[in-house]
Formats: sequence, structure tokens, C-alpha cells
Amino acid sequence: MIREIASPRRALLTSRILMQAVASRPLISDQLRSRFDRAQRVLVLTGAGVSAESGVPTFRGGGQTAVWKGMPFDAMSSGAMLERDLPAVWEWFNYRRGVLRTLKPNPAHDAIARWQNRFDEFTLATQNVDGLHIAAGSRSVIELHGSVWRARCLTCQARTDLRESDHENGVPTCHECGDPMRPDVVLFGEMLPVGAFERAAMQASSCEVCFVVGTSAVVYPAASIPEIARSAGAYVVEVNPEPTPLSEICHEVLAGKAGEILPLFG
Ligand code: BJW
Ligand code: ZN
Repeated sequence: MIREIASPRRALLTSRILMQAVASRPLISDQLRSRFDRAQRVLVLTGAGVSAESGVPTFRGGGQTAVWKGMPFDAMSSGAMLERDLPAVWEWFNYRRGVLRTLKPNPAHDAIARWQNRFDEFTLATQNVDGLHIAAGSRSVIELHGSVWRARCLTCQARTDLRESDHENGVPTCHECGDPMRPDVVLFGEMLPVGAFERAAMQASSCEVCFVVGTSAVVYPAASIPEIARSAGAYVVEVNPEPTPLSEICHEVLAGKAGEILPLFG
């Protein structure tokens, strides 16, 4: 049996050639470029990864992970915690808003905001609660999981915009009925805001190109949006440094950071 033993020099040469080949290959294929340029209806679904380069921790990997006083985010952002210790939940959300006030949208948010003027129909659905798409100038954002910038009354469901209020500490109370409020975000097992998923799903079923950016694609029903787009015939493109359960059904996976890849589209 003949076994080829690669010399270290040869291995180095081979890896250099491979690296050059990879470096010279355009990241955006001709196929994707042409579909993007011709598309009239485009949908983008984003997750925590789109805000990672702004300094917002992700939930499940890819940089820092959201932890509060040693407790993982899913313990803090849970219905059980809301019932057991509402002040602690507010402490965690007040802290997050304080951090978010210091952060800015990054080139990925900016690119997505530019796209809304480029297509006849453009839909942005985000799982993020950080408000950075709106800060970047995106309009009509579908906030599937709510926003840290709003509070909702536990009793009468009235909402308060926390950007406009001076609420920084403790539990805010309802301006309508005086009862305690909760963060207007969607926790596991809770329903999404009325009509939010339905609007995104409807646009997914008619878009030509669907971008899935910076989400681990494990939380439903948000993760079903690209699946709907794929089944309806859209060209599905994932932008993420790591593979996800959705990668397999995507036509193209652009492996890298959203803030570096999305601006390449213009
Ligand atoms: C980069 C990057 C860079 C890093 N560039 N990328 C069907 C099947 C199974 C379960 C269910 C199902 N349908 C519903 C469920 C139950 C549940 C669910 O999905 N569970 C699964 C986890 C098993 N879903 C729900 O409960 C939802 N409600 C619901 O379905 O209601 C109907 C119902 C009600 C009652 C009974 C039954 C049904 C609600 C889900 C709410 C999610 N809430 C949270 C917390 C919000 C509040 C807070 O912020 O504290 O939302 S959980 C958390 O995960 C947050 C996120 O929006 C969400 C998704 O996370 P995301 O965005 O994907 O972030 P990560 O961190 O996971 O991933 C980051 C990615 O970025 C990584 O891939 C990195 O590689 C990448 N990345 N740097 C690009 N620079
Ligand atoms: Zn109220």
C-alpha cells in the first residue's frame, strides 16, 4: 500500500493556495447579486447577531452571552420570574436599557435601513427588543418579540414609551389604572403581539429574496418565517458566522459578520 506523506512545506503551500482561492472568490455570487438587483419584494428576518457588532450580547453564542448576576437570560426573562420577582425583572431590563442608551446601530442596521428605499415591497421582521433598527432609520419594523423601550400594564394592558419617560429604577406604574407594569417583551410560552407574526408570514409567502441575519433560528414561530419563504419559492440567504438549523434549507449561506457582509450589497 502506498501512502502519501505530505511534507510540511507542501502542506503549507497547499493551504496558501487554498487561502488565496477563498480570498479571491467573491462572497456574493453572481446569482445572488442578480436576484438582489432585480427583486421587487424582499424580506429580512434578524436576530441578536445583527446587534452583536454594536456591543449587544447575544443569547446563545457568538460572543458574549446574556447573563444577569450569574443567572442566564432564560431564567431572568421568564414568566416564572415575572410572577416571583417583578422588581428583579425590572432591575434586569432597566440595566439593559441603560446599556442600550450608550450603543449605536452598526453598518448592518444601516444597510438594512437603506434597503427599505430600494424595493417596491420591503419587510423587516426582527426578534430583537433593542430598538436599534428603528434607531438606524428603519420604518414599519415588525418587532416580533416586543421592545425593551415599552412597558405594558399587567392589568389593563396600557403601554408606556420608556424612551419618553424618566423611568430608570424600580417598577413603573400604569398611567391609566395605577397598577404595576411589565416589560413589553415576549417571553417563552407567551403569544407574540397581535398580527405581528401574521404580517411577517404573509410577506414571507410572497417575497422573492429572504435574508436571515444573525439568528440561531431555534425560537419559533420566528424561525418558521424563512421556512415559509422557502416553501413559497423565495431565494433564501443566511448571514451568520456559524451554521444554524436553517442553513440546510438556504440557497446561500454567507458565513461572516452581518456588519461586514450586508454593506457589500450597497
Ligand atoms: C452573528 C454575529 C454577527 C453572532 N453577525 N450573526 C415549535 C417547535 C418547538 C417549540 C415551539 C414551537 N413553537 C413555539 C414554541 C415554543 C417556544 C420556542 O420556540 N421554543 C424553542 C426554543 C424550543 N416559542 C415561544 O414560546 C414563543 N411563543 C409562542 O410560540 O407563542 C405561542 C404559544 C403560546 C403558548 C403556548 C404555545 C404556543 C415566544 C418566543 C419568545 C422569545 N423570547 C426571547 C426573550 C425576549 C426578552 C428578552 O430579551 O429578555 O427572545 S428568547 C430570545 O431568543 C429572544 C430572542 O429574540 C430569541 C431568538 O434569539 P436569536 O435572535 O436567534 O439570538 P441567538 O443569541 O440565539 O443567536 C444569535 C446568532 O447570531 C447566532 O447564530 C450567532 O452565530 C449569530 N451571530 N454574531 C451575524 N456579527
Ligand atoms: Zn393599567
